[in-house]
Amino acid sequence: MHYDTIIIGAGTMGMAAGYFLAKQGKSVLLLDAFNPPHDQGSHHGETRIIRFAYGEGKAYVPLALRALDLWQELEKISGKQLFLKTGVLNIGSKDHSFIQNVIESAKDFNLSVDVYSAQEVNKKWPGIMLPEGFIGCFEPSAGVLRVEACIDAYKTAALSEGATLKTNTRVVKIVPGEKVSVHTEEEVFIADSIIISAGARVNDILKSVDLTLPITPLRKTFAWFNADEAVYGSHFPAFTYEDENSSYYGFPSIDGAGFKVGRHDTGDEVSPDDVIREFDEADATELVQFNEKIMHQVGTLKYGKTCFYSKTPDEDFIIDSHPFHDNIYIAAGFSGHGFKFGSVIGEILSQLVLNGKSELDISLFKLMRF
Ligand code: PYC
Repeated sequence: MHYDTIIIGAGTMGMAAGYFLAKQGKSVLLLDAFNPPHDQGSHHGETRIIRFAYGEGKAYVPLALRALDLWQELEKISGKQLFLKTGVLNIGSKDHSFIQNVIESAKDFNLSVDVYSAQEVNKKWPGIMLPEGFIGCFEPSAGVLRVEACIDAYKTAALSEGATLKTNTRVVKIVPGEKVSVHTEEEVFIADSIIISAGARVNDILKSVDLTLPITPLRKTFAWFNADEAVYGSHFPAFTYEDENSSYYGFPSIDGAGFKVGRHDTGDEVSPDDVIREFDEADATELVQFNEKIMHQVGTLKYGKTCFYSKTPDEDFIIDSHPFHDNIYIAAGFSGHGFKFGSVIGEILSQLVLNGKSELDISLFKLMRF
Protein backbone atom coordinates (compact mmCIF):
# COMPACT_ATOMS: atom_id res chain seq x y z
CA MET A 1 0.00 0.00 0.00
CA HIS A 2 1.29 3.48 -0.83
CA TYR A 3 0.82 6.55 1.42
CA ASP A 4 2.01 10.13 1.20
CA THR A 5 3.44 9.85 4.73
CA ILE A 6 3.91 7.02 7.21
CA ILE A 7 4.34 7.96 10.87
CA ILE A 8 6.15 5.46 13.06
CA GLY A 9 5.05 6.03 16.65
CA ALA A 10 1.54 7.47 17.12
CA GLY A 11 2.12 8.99 20.55
CA THR A 12 2.09 12.67 21.48
CA MET A 13 3.95 14.11 18.49
CA GLY A 14 3.15 11.43 15.93
CA MET A 15 -0.61 11.46 16.43
CA ALA A 16 -0.70 15.25 16.16
CA ALA A 17 1.42 15.19 12.98
CA GLY A 18 -0.97 12.59 11.54
CA TYR A 19 -3.88 14.93 12.17
CA PHE A 20 -2.24 18.00 10.59
CA LEU A 21 -1.15 16.06 7.49
CA ALA A 22 -4.49 14.30 7.01
CA LYS A 23 -6.30 17.61 7.44
CA GLN A 24 -4.33 18.93 4.49
CA GLY A 25 -5.51 16.09 2.30
CA LYS A 26 -2.48 13.84 2.59
CA SER A 27 -2.83 10.06 2.83
CA VAL A 28 -1.34 9.13 6.20
CA LEU A 29 -0.59 5.80 7.87
CA LEU A 30 0.08 5.89 11.62
CA LEU A 31 1.84 2.84 13.04
CA ASP A 32 2.18 2.16 16.75
CA ALA A 33 3.63 -0.78 18.65
CA PHE A 34 0.77 -0.40 21.20
CA ASN A 35 -2.71 1.14 21.20
CA PRO A 36 -2.47 4.86 22.00
CA PRO A 37 -3.15 6.35 24.43
CA HIS A 38 -1.30 3.65 26.38
CA ASP A 39 1.02 3.37 29.37
CA GLN A 40 4.07 1.90 27.60
CA GLY A 41 5.80 5.15 26.72
CA SER A 42 5.99 8.76 27.86
CA HIS A 43 2.44 10.09 27.50
CA HIS A 44 0.39 8.51 30.32
CA GLY A 45 -0.36 9.52 33.89
CA GLU A 46 -3.35 11.88 33.58
CA THR A 47 -1.56 15.25 33.63
CA ARG A 48 1.35 17.28 32.23
CA ILE A 49 2.31 20.89 32.82
CA ILE A 50 2.09 23.56 30.15
CA ARG A 51 4.05 26.73 31.01
CA PHE A 52 5.31 29.62 28.88
CA ALA A 53 7.94 31.50 30.93
CA TYR A 54 10.41 28.75 30.25
CA GLY A 55 13.23 27.68 32.55
CA GLU A 56 14.82 25.47 29.91
CA GLY A 57 15.44 28.51 27.68
CA LYS A 58 13.59 31.31 25.97
CA ALA A 59 13.80 29.69 22.53
CA TYR A 60 10.92 27.50 23.73
CA VAL A 61 8.53 30.37 24.52
CA PRO A 62 7.03 30.91 21.02
CA LEU A 63 6.56 27.16 20.71
CA ALA A 64 4.77 26.91 24.06
CA LEU A 65 2.46 29.82 23.18
CA ARG A 66 1.56 28.30 19.81
CA ALA A 67 1.11 24.90 21.50
CA LEU A 68 -1.58 26.30 23.79
CA ASP A 69 -3.45 27.87 20.84
CA LEU A 70 -3.45 24.47 19.14
CA TRP A 71 -4.55 22.58 22.27
CA GLN A 72 -7.41 25.05 22.61
CA GLU A 73 -8.28 24.54 18.94
CA LEU A 74 -8.33 20.79 19.64
CA GLU A 75 -10.68 21.40 22.57
CA LYS A 76 -13.13 23.00 20.12
CA ILE A 77 -12.78 20.17 17.58
CA SER A 78 -13.19 17.43 20.18
CA GLY A 79 -15.66 19.14 22.51
CA LYS A 80 -13.45 17.96 25.41
CA GLN A 81 -11.71 20.01 28.07
CA LEU A 82 -7.98 19.36 27.63
CA PHE A 83 -6.41 22.37 29.40
CA LEU A 84 -6.97 23.41 33.03
CA LYS A 85 -5.73 26.91 33.86
CA THR A 86 -4.42 26.13 37.34
CA GLY A 87 -1.45 28.48 37.05
CA VAL A 88 2.10 27.16 37.42
CA LEU A 89 4.40 28.09 40.29
CA ASN A 90 8.10 27.76 39.41
CA ILE A 91 10.04 27.34 42.65
CA GLY A 92 13.79 27.69 42.87
CA SER A 93 16.68 28.65 45.05
CA LYS A 94 17.15 32.35 44.28
CA ASP A 95 20.21 32.13 42.05
CA HIS A 96 19.35 28.91 40.27
CA SER A 97 19.60 29.27 36.47
CA PHE A 98 16.19 27.66 35.87
CA ILE A 99 14.19 30.17 37.90
CA GLN A 100 16.29 33.03 36.53
CA ASN A 101 15.49 31.83 32.98
CA VAL A 102 11.80 31.75 33.88
CA ILE A 103 11.92 35.37 35.03
CA GLU A 104 14.01 36.50 32.06
CA SER A 105 11.86 34.79 29.45
CA ALA A 106 8.76 36.34 31.04
CA LYS A 107 10.39 39.77 30.69
CA ASP A 108 11.53 39.19 27.11
CA PHE A 109 8.14 37.96 25.94
CA ASN A 110 6.02 40.21 28.11
CA LEU A 111 4.43 37.27 29.92
CA SER A 112 2.54 38.00 33.08
CA VAL A 113 4.24 36.47 36.16
CA ASP A 114 4.36 37.30 39.86
CA VAL A 115 7.59 36.79 41.77
CA TYR A 116 7.20 35.95 45.47
CA SER A 117 9.63 35.50 48.35
CA ALA A 118 9.60 32.18 50.24
CA GLN A 119 7.53 33.79 52.99
CA GLU A 120 4.98 35.13 50.50
CA VAL A 121 4.67 31.73 48.81
CA ASN A 122 4.12 30.00 52.16
CA LYS A 123 1.44 32.49 53.08
CA LYS A 124 -0.38 32.37 49.73
CA TRP A 125 -0.30 28.55 49.51
CA PRO A 126 -0.26 27.11 53.05
CA GLY A 127 0.44 23.61 51.62
CA ILE A 128 3.96 24.80 50.69
CA MET A 129 6.82 25.30 53.14
CA LEU A 130 9.77 26.97 51.39
CA PRO A 131 12.95 27.67 53.31
CA GLU A 132 14.63 31.10 53.20
CA GLY A 133 16.61 31.66 50.02
CA PHE A 134 13.93 30.28 47.72
CA ILE A 135 11.60 32.27 45.48
CA GLY A 136 8.46 31.43 43.54
CA CYS A 137 7.56 32.73 40.09
CA PHE A 138 3.84 32.23 39.48
CA GLU A 139 2.47 32.21 35.94
CA PRO A 140 -1.33 32.45 36.19
CA SER A 141 -2.05 31.70 32.50
CA ALA A 142 -0.19 28.38 32.60
CA GLY A 143 -1.69 25.09 33.73
CA VAL A 144 -2.25 21.43 33.14
CA LEU A 145 -3.05 19.25 30.13
CA ARG A 146 -5.12 16.07 30.44
CA VAL A 147 -2.75 13.80 28.58
CA GLU A 148 -4.76 10.75 27.59
CA ALA A 149 -7.65 12.99 26.49
CA CYS A 150 -5.22 15.03 24.34
CA ILE A 151 -3.92 11.94 22.50
CA ASP A 152 -7.42 10.56 22.17
CA ALA A 153 -8.67 13.83 20.71
CA TYR A 154 -5.88 13.95 18.09
CA LYS A 155 -6.53 10.28 17.32
CA THR A 156 -10.24 10.89 16.69
CA ALA A 157 -9.48 14.03 14.69
CA ALA A 158 -6.81 12.30 12.55
CA LEU A 159 -9.10 9.35 11.81
CA SER A 160 -11.99 11.61 10.92
CA GLU A 161 -9.70 13.46 8.48
CA GLY A 162 -9.02 10.10 6.79
CA ALA A 163 -5.75 8.92 8.41
CA THR A 164 -5.27 5.17 8.92
CA LEU A 165 -4.02 3.91 12.29
CA LYS A 166 -2.57 0.43 12.76
CA THR A 167 -2.13 -0.42 16.43
CA ASN A 168 -0.05 -3.21 18.03
CA THR A 169 2.10 -3.10 14.91
CA ARG A 170 5.87 -3.12 15.25
CA VAL A 171 8.15 -1.79 12.55
CA VAL A 172 11.04 -4.17 11.91
CA LYS A 173 12.81 -2.50 8.99
CA ILE A 174 12.90 0.69 6.94
CA VAL A 175 14.39 0.79 3.45
CA PRO A 176 15.23 4.39 2.49
CA GLY A 177 14.98 5.75 -1.05
CA GLU A 178 12.89 8.11 -3.16
CA LYS A 179 10.02 5.94 -1.93
CA VAL A 180 10.58 4.65 1.60
CA SER A 181 9.42 1.13 2.44
CA VAL A 182 8.37 0.37 5.98
CA HIS A 183 8.30 -3.30 6.98
CA THR A 184 6.17 -4.42 9.90
CA GLU A 185 6.14 -8.00 11.18
CA GLU A 186 3.42 -8.82 8.63
CA GLU A 187 3.23 -6.19 5.88
CA VAL A 188 5.22 -3.74 3.80
CA PHE A 189 4.03 -0.16 3.24
CA ILE A 190 5.47 2.43 0.86
CA ALA A 191 5.50 6.21 1.34
CA ASP A 192 6.94 9.38 -0.18
CA SER A 193 8.11 10.43 3.29
CA ILE A 194 8.16 9.07 6.82
CA ILE A 195 8.23 10.57 10.31
CA ILE A 196 9.91 8.63 13.09
CA SER A 197 8.46 9.67 16.45
CA ALA A 198 8.99 6.47 18.39
CA GLY A 199 9.88 7.87 21.82
CA ALA A 200 12.30 5.83 23.91
CA ARG A 201 12.41 3.17 21.14
CA VAL A 202 13.66 5.56 18.46
CA ASN A 203 17.14 4.08 18.16
CA ASP A 204 15.71 0.58 17.54
CA ILE A 205 13.81 2.00 14.57
CA LEU A 206 16.74 4.06 13.31
CA LYS A 207 19.10 1.07 13.16
CA SER A 208 17.93 0.17 9.69
CA VAL A 209 18.72 3.67 8.40
CA ASP A 210 22.23 3.63 9.91
CA LEU A 211 21.66 6.28 12.52
CA THR A 212 22.04 6.28 16.29
CA LEU A 213 20.92 9.33 18.24
CA PRO A 214 22.56 10.36 21.53
CA ILE A 215 19.39 9.57 23.45
CA THR A 216 19.29 7.80 26.81
CA PRO A 217 16.02 6.08 27.74
CA LEU A 218 15.42 6.59 31.46
CA ARG A 219 12.96 4.85 33.79
CA LYS A 220 11.07 7.57 35.66
CA THR A 221 8.54 7.41 38.47
CA PHE A 222 5.69 9.58 39.70
CA ALA A 223 2.98 9.05 42.30
CA TRP A 224 -0.29 10.29 43.72
CA PHE A 225 -0.73 11.02 47.43
CA ASN A 226 -3.76 11.50 49.64
CA ALA A 227 -4.29 15.20 50.17
CA ASP A 228 -6.74 17.60 51.76
CA GLU A 229 -8.70 19.06 48.83
CA ALA A 230 -9.04 22.36 50.72
CA VAL A 231 -5.24 22.70 50.61
CA TYR A 232 -4.18 20.84 47.44
CA GLY A 233 -7.37 20.84 45.32
CA SER A 234 -7.57 22.30 41.82
CA HIS A 235 -7.10 25.89 43.10
CA PHE A 236 -3.52 24.83 44.03
CA PRO A 237 -0.99 25.47 41.24
CA ALA A 238 0.96 22.91 39.28
CA PHE A 239 4.63 23.49 40.10
CA THR A 240 8.25 22.96 39.15
CA TYR A 241 10.94 22.92 41.84
CA GLU A 242 14.72 23.23 41.48
CA ASP A 243 17.45 23.39 44.07
CA GLU A 244 21.18 22.76 43.77
CA ASN A 245 20.76 18.99 44.04
CA SER A 246 17.37 18.00 42.69
CA SER A 247 14.41 18.92 40.61
CA TYR A 248 10.76 17.94 41.08
CA TYR A 249 7.39 18.79 39.58
CA GLY A 250 3.83 18.31 40.74
CA PHE A 251 0.11 18.84 40.30
CA PRO A 252 -2.88 19.75 42.40
CA SER A 253 -5.41 17.04 43.13
CA ILE A 254 -7.59 17.06 40.00
CA ASP A 255 -10.98 15.28 40.04
CA GLY A 256 -10.07 14.01 43.52
CA ALA A 257 -7.15 11.96 42.13
CA GLY A 258 -4.73 13.10 44.84
CA PHE A 259 -1.63 15.31 44.85
CA LYS A 260 0.76 14.12 42.13
CA VAL A 261 4.54 14.52 42.30
CA GLY A 262 7.55 13.25 40.34
CA ARG A 263 11.29 13.79 40.27
CA HIS A 264 12.55 15.39 37.05
CA ASP A 265 16.31 14.91 37.36
CA THR A 266 17.97 11.48 37.84
CA GLY A 267 16.39 8.21 36.61
CA ASP A 268 17.75 4.77 35.74
CA GLU A 269 19.11 4.11 32.28
CA VAL A 270 17.09 1.23 30.79
CA SER A 271 16.15 -0.64 27.68
CA PRO A 272 12.44 0.14 27.06
CA ASP A 273 11.47 -3.47 26.38
CA ASP A 274 13.36 -4.83 29.37
CA VAL A 275 12.50 -2.70 32.37
CA ILE A 276 10.71 -3.04 35.70
CA ARG A 277 7.43 -1.24 35.01
CA GLU A 278 6.02 -1.60 38.53
CA PHE A 279 6.40 1.28 40.96
CA ASP A 280 7.88 -0.02 44.21
CA GLU A 281 8.46 1.20 47.75
CA ALA A 282 11.99 2.39 47.00
CA ASP A 283 10.57 4.57 44.22
CA ALA A 284 8.31 6.27 46.74
CA THR A 285 11.08 7.20 49.20
CA GLU A 286 12.45 10.34 47.53
CA LEU A 287 8.95 11.59 46.69
CA VAL A 288 7.85 11.19 50.30
CA GLN A 289 11.00 13.00 51.46
CA PHE A 290 10.32 15.87 49.06
CA ASN A 291 6.73 16.16 50.31
CA GLU A 292 7.87 16.13 53.94
CA LYS A 293 10.34 18.92 53.24
CA ILE A 294 8.33 21.20 50.92
CA MET A 295 4.71 20.01 50.58
CA HIS A 296 4.35 19.37 54.27
CA GLN A 297 0.60 18.76 54.45
CA VAL A 298 0.51 16.01 51.80
CA GLY A 299 -0.70 12.66 53.14
CA THR A 300 0.18 9.05 52.46
CA LEU A 301 1.00 7.38 49.15
CA LYS A 302 -1.97 6.22 47.06
CA TYR A 303 -0.10 4.63 44.14
CA GLY A 304 2.69 5.32 41.68
CA LYS A 305 3.54 4.65 38.05
CA THR A 306 6.59 4.49 35.82
CA CYS A 307 7.25 5.99 32.39
CA PHE A 308 10.20 6.85 30.13
CA TYR A 309 12.15 9.97 29.43
CA SER A 310 14.23 10.02 26.22
CA LYS A 311 17.06 12.27 27.30
CA THR A 312 19.49 14.09 25.02
CA PRO A 313 22.86 15.30 26.40
CA ASP A 314 21.69 18.96 26.44
CA GLU A 315 18.01 18.13 27.15
CA ASP A 316 16.96 19.99 24.00
CA PHE A 317 14.81 18.17 21.46
CA ILE A 318 15.80 16.64 18.13
CA ILE A 319 13.53 17.69 15.23
CA ASP A 320 15.22 17.30 11.89
CA SER A 321 15.51 15.23 8.75
CA HIS A 322 17.89 12.28 8.46
CA PRO A 323 21.36 13.58 7.43
CA PHE A 324 21.40 11.44 4.23
CA HIS A 325 17.70 10.87 3.48
CA ASP A 326 15.74 14.11 3.34
CA ASN A 327 12.34 12.38 3.18
CA ILE A 328 12.89 10.77 6.62
CA TYR A 329 11.99 13.12 9.48
CA ILE A 330 12.82 12.53 13.12
CA ALA A 331 11.19 13.93 16.27
CA ALA A 332 12.89 12.57 19.37
CA GLY A 333 14.75 13.26 22.61
CA PHE A 334 12.01 15.21 24.37
CA SER A 335 13.93 14.84 27.63
CA GLY A 336 10.93 14.89 29.97
CA HIS A 337 9.60 18.30 28.93
CA GLY A 338 8.04 17.57 25.56
CA PHE A 339 4.37 16.74 26.11
CA LYS A 340 3.15 20.34 26.30
CA PHE A 341 4.61 20.94 22.82
CA GLY A 342 2.93 17.89 21.24
CA SER A 343 0.40 19.98 19.34
CA VAL A 344 2.89 22.46 17.89
CA ILE A 345 5.45 19.77 17.09
CA GLY A 346 2.75 17.91 15.17
CA GLU A 347 2.13 21.10 13.21
CA ILE A 348 5.87 21.67 12.67
CA LEU A 349 6.37 18.10 11.42
CA SER A 350 3.53 18.55 8.94
CA GLN A 351 5.17 21.78 7.69
CA LEU A 352 8.54 20.03 7.32
CA VAL A 353 6.94 17.25 5.29
CA LEU A 354 4.85 19.59 3.12
CA ASN A 355 7.15 22.60 2.71
CA GLY A 356 10.61 21.43 3.80
CA LYS A 357 10.67 24.10 6.53
CA SER A 358 8.81 25.13 9.64
CA GLU A 359 7.17 28.50 10.33
CA LEU A 360 8.59 28.61 13.88
CA ASP A 361 12.32 28.62 14.61
CA ILE A 362 13.49 25.08 15.34
CA SER A 363 17.22 25.63 14.74
CA LEU A 364 17.93 24.66 18.38
CA PHE A 365 16.79 21.12 17.60
CA LYS A 366 19.16 20.28 14.76
CA LEU A 367 20.74 16.87 14.79
CA MET A 368 24.10 18.24 13.63
CA ARG A 369 24.70 19.95 17.01
CA PHE A 370 25.90 16.55 18.20
O1 PYC B 1 8.00 20.09 31.54
O2 PYC B 1 6.78 20.90 33.13
C1 PYC B 1 7.35 19.97 32.59
C2 PYC B 1 7.26 18.64 33.21
C3 PYC B 1 6.45 18.26 34.22
C4 PYC B 1 6.70 16.92 34.41
C5 PYC B 1 7.65 16.52 33.58
N1 PYC B 1 7.99 17.59 32.82
